[in-house]
Amino acid sequence: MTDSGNFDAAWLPDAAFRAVGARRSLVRGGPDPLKDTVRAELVGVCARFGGEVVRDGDAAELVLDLTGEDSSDEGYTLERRDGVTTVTASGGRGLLYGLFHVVRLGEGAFAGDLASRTHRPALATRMLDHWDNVAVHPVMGQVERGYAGGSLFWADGVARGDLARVRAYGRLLAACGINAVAVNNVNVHATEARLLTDRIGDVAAIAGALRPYGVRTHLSVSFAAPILLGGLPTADPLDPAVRAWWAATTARVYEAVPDFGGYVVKADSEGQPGPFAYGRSHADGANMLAAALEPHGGTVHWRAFVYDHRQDWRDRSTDRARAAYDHFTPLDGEFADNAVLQVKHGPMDFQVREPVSPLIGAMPDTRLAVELQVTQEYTGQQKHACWLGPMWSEVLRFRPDGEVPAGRLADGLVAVPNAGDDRFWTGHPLAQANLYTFGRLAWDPAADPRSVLDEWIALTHPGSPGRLAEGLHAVLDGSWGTYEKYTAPLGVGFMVQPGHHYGPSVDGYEYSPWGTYHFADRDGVGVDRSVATGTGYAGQYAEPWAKLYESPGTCPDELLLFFHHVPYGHVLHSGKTVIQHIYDTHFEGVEEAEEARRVWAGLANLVEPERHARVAERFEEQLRSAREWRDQINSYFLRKSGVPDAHGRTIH
Ligand code: BDP
Repeated sequence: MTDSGNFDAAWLPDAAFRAVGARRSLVRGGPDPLKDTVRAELVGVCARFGGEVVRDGDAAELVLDLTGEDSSDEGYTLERRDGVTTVTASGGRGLLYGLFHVVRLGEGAFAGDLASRTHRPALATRMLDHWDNVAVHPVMGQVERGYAGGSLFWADGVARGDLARVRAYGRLLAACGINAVAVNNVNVHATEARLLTDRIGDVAAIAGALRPYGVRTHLSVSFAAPILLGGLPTADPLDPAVRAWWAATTARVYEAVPDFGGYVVKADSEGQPGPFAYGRSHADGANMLAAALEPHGGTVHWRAFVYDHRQDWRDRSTDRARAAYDHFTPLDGEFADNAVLQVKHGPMDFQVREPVSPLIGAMPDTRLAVELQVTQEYTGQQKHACWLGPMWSEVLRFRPDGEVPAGRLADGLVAVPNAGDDRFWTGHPLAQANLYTFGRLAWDPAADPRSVLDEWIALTHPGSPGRLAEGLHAVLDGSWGTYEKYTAPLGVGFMVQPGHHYGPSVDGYEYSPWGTYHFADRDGVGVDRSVATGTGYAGQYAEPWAKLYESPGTCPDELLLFFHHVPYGHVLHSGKTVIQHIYDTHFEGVEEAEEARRVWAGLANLVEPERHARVAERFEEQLRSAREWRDQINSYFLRKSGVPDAHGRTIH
């Protein structure tokens, strides 16, 4: 489905608008830029499919009615009565989201009656943090952890001159409910730092391209900006000159971008500057920026990814998993109202399996956003098919206090996206499903990810036979589980090649200071994070989790090696020993990848050739890599443990 010149239409191919485009539509209400967007969408699709945008007073089958000017209200009411489908919204965003809802329903939006229902996002902030560098970074390239070509926003050290594609991106984001984008890397290098000051015009240009689709622009800033850009001798958050610099600089940002969303900050983390240098707390740091943003309605997203990456294993206090909770829980209640603490979903770093971060739910008096990684840094780098909807859904449904799901404790969901200037947006065309699923789960964290996948399939391949949908489900539904099977076992994580993080290296990080260990020896494997004998991390959870994770007898199998160091003969709840589980899952993972490749090959005549070929080629690499993982992990553990495979399979 390639409708738009040199890039793929993803989940908005023309054909997805057929039902809407064939109708007589009316757009009603006072002046509003997003209402104009809605109208322009309809005019475009009507020209294609024979419908018409009529004037008020004429009969219409679809009415989009903007009843107010409340730009903060993103909700809309949808109903169908007496042959007329109506979307009513009090703000422009709601009207736009309502239009996309009608598009998703297709012909279903114009048949029978639809009882009136109001739809509203569960989370106010549904945001993407692009790790895009303006200038190509010598190690990380243009997009840090990017697997889909160059940046959508930046090329040759400046904002792209032609922003048509950025606009198209905003449109895709609106269609899955995303309303905010940070346009530069959280690791803020020298060129990127200047976006805040003399390069703000570049940001304004991008903001202008995203604005028609209700997407607000944010910026990652360096905590040291007053020194780097302002010529001040310090960045101390309590220094009046520093505060005045931030206030004045922020006022100028708003002159250039009146609806600017705010700042994203990675401080005292992996070499980024922060308040610790001045003996100040992270609340002091965040609140200074919050104060600068407050008069303009902006928000600071302060990341909780704070740990010491130069600290080798010493004792329980150096367990990296503990770091975010240890740093931030003492600060609960100290953060300003427009400061949001942005917490990675797990305590480590976007592994294929981690427990949910105990920080979520532990700071009741702090606004919180949960951060996910859509870019597949640790999940196959968009060479492997790995649909992460089920993982995210598990995170969002987890009840940190035993009662309220994580998805309701947060007021924002943020992700590091997977899109770039690749013609399929995401390198692996099936990885588009991850971006779409993220947006829809941010809108409704309780949604069933499989139904979200159904939506994505239907929009992306409109009118295609059920066999294609079945095939896509077969290839994607279990793909996260497949990836988990052939990579690091039972929640232990990492075992990846250092630096780029692709492919296996069991001991790659075992003796490094980054804090990511598995402690495998001849007797056993896993990290003891119990309170009784380990790092005490399990005690950061509220009940029932603290108790459940504390003992290897009750800890869920999939997290066993995250929480416990056990002998290879330890029997899992599944009835298998740990060592046999490792062997079996690694053989199974490869078999499942082979099966997915076979299913995909069978869909050849149902998918656009270029898209089919791109996915097919990636399956070859996935299989090669899966076999490599299987062989390295299995032979490593065979040699460490000396325990043979119970089924006598050959282990290379
Ligand atoms: C890690 C990435 C690194 C990021 C860091 C972060 O490897 O490139 O800078 O997360 O979240 O996963 O800041």
